[in-house]
Amino acid sequence: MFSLILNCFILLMILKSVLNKNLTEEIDVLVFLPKNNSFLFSQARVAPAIRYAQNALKTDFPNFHFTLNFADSDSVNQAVFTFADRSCDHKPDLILGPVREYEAAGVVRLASHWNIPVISAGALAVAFRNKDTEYSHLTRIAPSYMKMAEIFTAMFEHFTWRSALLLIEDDMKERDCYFTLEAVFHVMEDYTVRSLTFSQEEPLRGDEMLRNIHDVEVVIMCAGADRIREIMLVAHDQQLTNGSYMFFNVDLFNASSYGNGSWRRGDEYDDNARQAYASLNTVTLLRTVKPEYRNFSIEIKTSTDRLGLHDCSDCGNVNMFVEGFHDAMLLYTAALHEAIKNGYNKKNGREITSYMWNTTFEGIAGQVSMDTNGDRNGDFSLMAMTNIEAGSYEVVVNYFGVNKTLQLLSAFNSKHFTIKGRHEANPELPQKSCELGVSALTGVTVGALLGAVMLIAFYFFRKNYRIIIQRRTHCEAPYRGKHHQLKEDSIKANTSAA
Ligand SMILES: *[C@@H]1O[C@H](CO)[C@@H](O)[C@H](O)[C@H]1NC(C)=O
Ligand SMILES: *[C@@H]1O[C@H](CO)[C@@H](O)[C@H](O)[C@H]1NC(C)=O
Ligand SMILES: *[C@@H]1O[C@H](CO)[C@@H](O)[C@H](O)[C@H]1NC(C)=O
Ligand SMILES: *[C@@H]1O[C@H](CO)[C@@H](O)[C@H](O)[C@H]1NC(C)=O
Ligand SMILES: *[C@@H]1O[C@H](CO)[C@@H](O)[C@H](O)[C@H]1NC(C)=O
Ligand SMILES: *[C@@H]1O[C@H](CO)[C@@H](O)[C@H](O)[C@H]1NC(C)=O
Ligand SMILES: *[C@@H]1O[C@H](CO)[C@@H](O)[C@H](O)[C@H]1NC(C)=O
Ligand SMILES: CC(=O)N[C@H]1CO[C@H](CO)[C@@H](O)[C@@H]1O
Repeated sequence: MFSLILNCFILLMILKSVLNKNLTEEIDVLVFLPKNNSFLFSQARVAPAIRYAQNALKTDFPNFHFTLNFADSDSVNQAVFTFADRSCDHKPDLILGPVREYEAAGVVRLASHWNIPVISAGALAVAFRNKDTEYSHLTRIAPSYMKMAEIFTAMFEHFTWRSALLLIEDDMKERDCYFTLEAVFHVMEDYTVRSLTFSQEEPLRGDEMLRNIHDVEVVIMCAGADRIREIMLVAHDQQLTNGSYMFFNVDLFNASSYGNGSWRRGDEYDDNARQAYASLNTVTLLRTVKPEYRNFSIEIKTSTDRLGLHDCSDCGNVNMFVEGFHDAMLLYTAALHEAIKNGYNKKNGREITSYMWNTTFEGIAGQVSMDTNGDRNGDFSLMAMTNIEAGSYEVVVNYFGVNKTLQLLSAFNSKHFTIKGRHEANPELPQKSCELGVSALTGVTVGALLGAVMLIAFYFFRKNYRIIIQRRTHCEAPYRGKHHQLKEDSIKANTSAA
């Protein structure tokens, strides 16, 4: 009896070792990141995070052996060419990156064609949500610009704002600001949204800007820190910061350019800038901290410090790209494990990708939730100046992408978010006629007041209603046109990369 059990035990051990042996997977990872350290997602900054994840995964998945190959992605075509060259005799099993839209477009298309999963903490532009065809194997581990734009629709709904002007500084190279606010334009279809683009080099076109601000309620900006200050100073000078307008800027990546001291330059305008910034609110990523994160962030900081990369003043936090590529390794490994359990292998890119979508897992900084389209749900924070004398900022609102809810924090002051004196429609500006504004309201009110005289009321309402319909259809064309143009440009921009 005893020997039977012993035999069984030995047999089990042998079986287990055979199984283990055959489960060993060699995984070739090709990482596309720029060498140039002026990018927050350069190889030197991100590599330690990927290695950190690789080490951590050894405990739970001892059979997975990752080989990391770093490829340069400093120029647009180089990434695709490198990818093609390296794949001639042996295709990689996983691609991490590229971050920048133009390189990502080419690489992701080719990878999708070759059935190789791609995970990027970049490729944030609207065009990449198109997963049905060309970007089918792309999983976005950092919240895309579309996810960011949701905080604006949530706020517009909550505070009942109706119109916005987008001020976009376009550098015509990375075009980060263009892609950022393009997403806001897409998501805010139900509101009156107009955009004004200016290049980085040209001086501020103050008059044109003010003319466009005049009849909107909310100004949403994406530009360099100095340009933002310049705009706010002009707005302040014109008394637009008196509570009649809301100002927002979007800065997701560079923590040293917003918050406390962002208005200060040590020049004679500091005092005005501080007052102007009292009406400037910044949308940024929500930061969560958990114990494991501290170790991670210390380790990353040590290795970047060793390389002499001191990039921000409060480097306690690692940036979104570094964090994202770390989590990409966790997500891929869990998906590969799942795929193998279900009888697939590492070459089944399509299946592995599908295991990465519509899931939730514990990332290094907190819970990561992937939507059904393989894009991460994003959590964002809104910072506002809470002490005008000191000019200091606090987070006043959080937005959670998973349940699409706004969370008003204790520092939130509803007066700060109430627009004083709604603006009248200005008939001279053509875009204004798009709005379902005063006429509709009058129609309904008149109808209600003259309840007894139903016929007249009905007449009024119908008349107004008809006018609105006509106006809307009349102005639908140019609006759609602009929308279309933005979208086309984004796709064209991506096409030009391939
Ligand atoms: C790195 O990128 C910056 C910003 O794009 C650029 O000014 C600089 O010339 C680049 N450096 C190298 C070595 O290519
Ligand atoms: C704020 O300034 C604008 C522009 O000068 C003006 O139209 C508006 O009435 C002012 N609002 C308040 C509340 O003072
Ligand atoms: C971040 O912002 C600061 C302050 O505006 C600026 O000096 C720095 O160059 C920015 N860093 C990057 C990587 O954009
Ligand atoms: C962080 O690192 C320290 C020392 O390396 C270790 O003792 C501790 O358990 C780690 N904490 C976590 C949460 O991983
Ligand atoms: C996503 O996952 C949930 C449960 O995990 C499931 O009920 C749902 O059908 C999935 N959605 C899609 C589109 O696969
Ligand atoms: C900004 O200043 C306020 C008040 O001095 C302080 O409470 C807050 O922690 C500061 N924020 C940062 C990010 O330093
Ligand atoms: C939404 O999700 C966040 C984060 O998971 C949670 O803290 C919050 O309570 C949720 N809100 C609602 C209304 O469910
Ligand atoms: C059943 C099976 O796939 N067995 C393989 C286990 O791994 C060894 C070498 O690693 C192969 O020779 C076997 O064919």
